[in-house]
Amino acid sequence: MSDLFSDQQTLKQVVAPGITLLKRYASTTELMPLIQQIKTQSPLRHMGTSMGHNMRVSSTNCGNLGGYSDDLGYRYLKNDPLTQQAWPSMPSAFKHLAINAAMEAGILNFNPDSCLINHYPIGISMGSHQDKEERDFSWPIVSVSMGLSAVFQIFGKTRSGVELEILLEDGDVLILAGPARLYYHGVKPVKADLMQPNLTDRYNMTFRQAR
Ligand code: MD6
Ligand code: FE
Repeated sequence: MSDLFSDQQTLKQVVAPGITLLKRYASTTELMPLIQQIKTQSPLRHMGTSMGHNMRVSSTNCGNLGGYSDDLGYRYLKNDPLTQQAWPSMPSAFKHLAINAAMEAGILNFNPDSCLINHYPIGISMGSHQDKEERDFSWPIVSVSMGLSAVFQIFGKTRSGVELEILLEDGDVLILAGPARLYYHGVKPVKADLMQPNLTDRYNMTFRQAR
């Protein structure tokens, strides 16, 4: 077993068709230094939206393609517009984690070319959205949560459908595939953890096969 995987027992839960949760799957003490390294090359920034707002989360990417949003909307770019350089390459440890998590959810041959990294300070949320700019929706999205917990909301086929809530804790990996791949989803405001007052942030990575 690679040291990227947590020593603790992981637990697989099929929450609903296409929604798989791997509890405590990732070793975030191994992942976080790699994220810090990526941030020094392509800094976190508040991307814009087609509505003319700025995102509440700040974001960066690694991989051949980066998810980028501004007044032109969300799309995948080879270069970081901020640095005008290629996005930092995807660490092989990240790629292996995403591929193995997809396999746990029954998906073979996943080959992510993009990893979007979102940063949530306490109080920050993400509104209901669909991820639909990738070319082939038969590939899953593999999501890794780090740091503070968050409540992930799944609304189904409409922006404000009946809501399913999933607690995402440090090291948890969520896979959205099949019938759930295009479900609307969001994240409730991240709360402080009274038992871990030094923890002030949540990070989330989403691995995609964009092209
Ligand atoms: C987050 N995640 O967990 C945001 N999208 O902070 C997402 O927007 C997401 O977790 C698609 C698939 C899985 C996800
Ligand atoms: Fe999403």
